[in-house]
Amino acid sequence: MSERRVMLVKLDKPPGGPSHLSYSEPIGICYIAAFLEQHGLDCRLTHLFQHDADQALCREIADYAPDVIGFSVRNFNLAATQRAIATIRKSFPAIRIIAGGECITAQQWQSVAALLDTDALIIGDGESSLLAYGSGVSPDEIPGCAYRDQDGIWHGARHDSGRIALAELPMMSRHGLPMNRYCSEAFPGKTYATMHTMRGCRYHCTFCHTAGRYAKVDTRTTSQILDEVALLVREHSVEAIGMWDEDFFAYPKRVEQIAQGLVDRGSPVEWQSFMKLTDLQKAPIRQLLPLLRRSGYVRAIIGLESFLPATLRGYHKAGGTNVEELCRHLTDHGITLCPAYIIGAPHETAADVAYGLERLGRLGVDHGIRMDLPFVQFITPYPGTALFSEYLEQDLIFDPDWSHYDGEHVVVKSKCPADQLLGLRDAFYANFYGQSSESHDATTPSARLCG
Ligand code: B12
Repeated sequence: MSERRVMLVKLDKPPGGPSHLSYSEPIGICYIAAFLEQHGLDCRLTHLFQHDADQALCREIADYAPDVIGFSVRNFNLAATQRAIATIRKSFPAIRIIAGGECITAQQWQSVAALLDTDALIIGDGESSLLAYGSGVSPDEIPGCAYRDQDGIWHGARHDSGRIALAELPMMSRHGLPMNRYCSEAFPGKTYATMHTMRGCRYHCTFCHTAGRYAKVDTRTTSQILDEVALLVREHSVEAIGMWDEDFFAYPKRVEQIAQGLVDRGSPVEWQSFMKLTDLQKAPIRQLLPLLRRSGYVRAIIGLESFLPATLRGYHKAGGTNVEELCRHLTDHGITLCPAYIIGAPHETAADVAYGLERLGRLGVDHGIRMDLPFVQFITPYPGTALFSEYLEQDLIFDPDWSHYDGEHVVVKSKCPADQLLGLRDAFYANFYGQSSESHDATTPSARLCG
């Protein structure tokens, strides 16, 4: 049994703003914590909001006295993580600091190394690499580990980090997390949790990392999934779950088994997942909709992304035809559509954007589709994605500050100027929610729910 203590930290944005609608477990470090605990390392999960993180973090560190602190980073928390690390370096100089997260890729780790004063960075999945690092293995022997030597020189990782079959990993740990504060605007008033039971995606949309990270779609077993739902209900009184698998419907048989398993257990929760529009083109998946609804499935989050064929082609995004007809299948089975839509591709004019948003808004009015929480984002070339390389090469990125890369800032040059894009998005929300309703700012229901 090791004596080492590892603290895993994620600094999050509080829910609020036009499209950030939930606050929930930091899935990546929850999986890592479970794996470290399984191998005898003492581990603490710390999930804090960015704006008040530093003092709370120092209190946690003084209380727990970790040997290693691992930060989970995404572009939009890099600046907050940078500040937190500076504070730790001053107050706790002996602690080793490491970071991981999907924005640390084989192509981009040096940019993150230049921003964060860490001792090491992990590229790829963190479970086995952090176990090795936390157990004192020399960083140059750890797959996926880029590290800084005693002279301050950075050394790249020799390989990507090791990949463990998802079914071999223990259930994600939730110890010490503020479970009773997690919430989603999709389930107002309900206790809420998230699950992630699959790694990978069949598709290769250029704005997303997932397919590039995993050669095949790997899943947890149905009984592991049903056990996790049961534990969430039993131990945390969870009433609603976001099943955040990128390609939840990749294996229809698996979906059927999960839904049937939930029905057999009395449909204990309401739940939602991502769905592809192309899934609805397939009869075997459409046939599952009644069973899904009986199991408590209430909402499908579909990345429609665009109604413009040229834009979809540019993103290598499948779908785009018969959108209204396909989405009607959800309504016919009592399932709500939550559409995600992207505006601001370089070739899009203001008229293109207006056309797309108008059509999006009309899904309900003109086609009787039951929809809520439409989610409009600006195209964002997340570092490490194919889109990032493409736009960089074509000089289409005007904002190099990665902390703005969250879908809510315009960072790409488009025929539709940034101020018009913002105006069109805000007008869409104002129109959809009605001028008098609580508009989508920091006072959204989710922000209030989460305190
Ligand atoms: C599920 C999901 C969500 C859920 C959040 C679930 C949650 N509670 O975390 C929801 C829908 C709420 C969501 C919201 C948003 N998301 Co999101 N989301 C995802 C998705 C689909 C899966 C993430 C996940 O949990 N994966 C499973 C875990 C196990 O993998 P992981 O997090 O990468 O962790 C592994 C490694 O990265 C590494 N690792 C992670 N942390 C650490 C720490 C250490 C110390 C080490 C060593 C290793 C390590 O090890 C982990 C285990 O193997 C990803 C897609 C993707 N490819 O990652 C997008 C993704 C992460 N989201 C993204 C974005 C932009 C957002 C939003 C900003 C969208 C918006 N405009 O509101 C918000 C921000 C929310 C927030 N505060 O984080 C982007 C992030 C881009 C970036 N580079 O920053 C991604 C990559 C999608 C994309 N476009 O490619 N998201």
